[in-house]
Amino acid sequence: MDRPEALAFDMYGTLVDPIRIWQQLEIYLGDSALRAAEIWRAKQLEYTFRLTAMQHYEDFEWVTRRSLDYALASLGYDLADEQRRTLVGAYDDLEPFAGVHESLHQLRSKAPTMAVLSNGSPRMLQAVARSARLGDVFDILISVDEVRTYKPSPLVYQHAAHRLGRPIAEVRLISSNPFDVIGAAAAGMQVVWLDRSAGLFDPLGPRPDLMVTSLAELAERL
Ligand code: 2OP
Repeated sequence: MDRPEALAFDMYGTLVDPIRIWQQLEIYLGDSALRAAEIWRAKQLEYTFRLTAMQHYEDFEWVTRRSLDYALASLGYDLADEQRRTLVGAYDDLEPFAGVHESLHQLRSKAPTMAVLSNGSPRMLQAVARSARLGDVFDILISVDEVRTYKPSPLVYQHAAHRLGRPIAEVRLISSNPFDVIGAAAAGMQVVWLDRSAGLFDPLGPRPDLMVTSLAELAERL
């Protein structure tokens, strides 16, 4: 390869943990908190896929609020608007996974360009990057909002390459979400699967050549 690839990191599930929000849910839901967090996340992604199939766009904050409404209703809870706002607001403070800071700084010394490429709205990405103290390692935060469609539409990955000023084959997506890895690879990006799910990958697409179980391992292997 003539020059090192630009690295584009998925945010939710890759750098910060959307399931650990169960700790905020526990205040209102007690023992149902973890189940609610899992339903919330699964519905959130389902709504992005469905909006994309419908060729309709609502931003990720809207999607996150509606999917929380579904998760609560499915478990028989009816929280006040203020409580729902507090829970959606917790998305701005999601905790980074262990070791993320150190590994991103190591990767920073090897990669010419470091980006975030995420479904999050621009406001959400700025907020979570600031609170997780990740802002300073990235050159750019790229939101799907710029093309008003969600992953894994190829438009998202093509747009990211355009924003990074690179042919798409010179950008590498790092994501823990198999649907994101498969979508980026299908669009022509290089990919890394960050396995945070004990080896469970979607058989919808080929397993990527490069799979790691931590960003520290990625920093060693790149
Ligand atoms: C992200 O785009 C897929 O939610 C994940 O950050």
